[in-house]
Amino acid sequence: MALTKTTLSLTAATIGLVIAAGAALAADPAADTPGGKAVLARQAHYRELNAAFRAVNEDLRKDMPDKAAVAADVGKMKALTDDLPSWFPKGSGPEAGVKTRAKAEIWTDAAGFATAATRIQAETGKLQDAATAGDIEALKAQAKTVNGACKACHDAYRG
Ligand code: ASC
Repeated sequence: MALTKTTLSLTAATIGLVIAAGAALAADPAADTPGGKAVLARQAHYRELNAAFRAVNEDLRKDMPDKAAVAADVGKMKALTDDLPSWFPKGSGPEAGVKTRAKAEIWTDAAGFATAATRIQAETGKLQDAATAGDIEALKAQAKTVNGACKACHDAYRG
């Protein structure tokens, strides 16, 4: 192979990519395991859930909340909380090797965790009922109850 300028710069670029990929893996090799991937996916889901709930709460603080926007964001919350138990496959706890606040109790007290998750799903369902009814006062009250259900689970199962 003739060592043209182009070949040399392509080779340099390839070496650069390999080094970058290697550095990413070396930074956190556990992020490439099934447990590690599940932790990262879970954190992304929780960021979505947080963003939707924050949007709902901000809207509900307005003089004239946008009911359609609230209903859309509550719909996202409902879909996410329905999936929430699946975000915790075995192996995605402290043993995953990546930074996670998920406590081992999620799996050692699986029944308790399931109850907490079911509560969040039920309370989010009631939030959706209030959104469907377009009842702002009911939404405000139920948003506080949903917040309480989130907090109860965090207190018990998040470090
Ligand atoms: C939120 C959010 C949580 C809960 C938490 C409940 O909006 O992102 O994690 O409410 O604050 O204590």
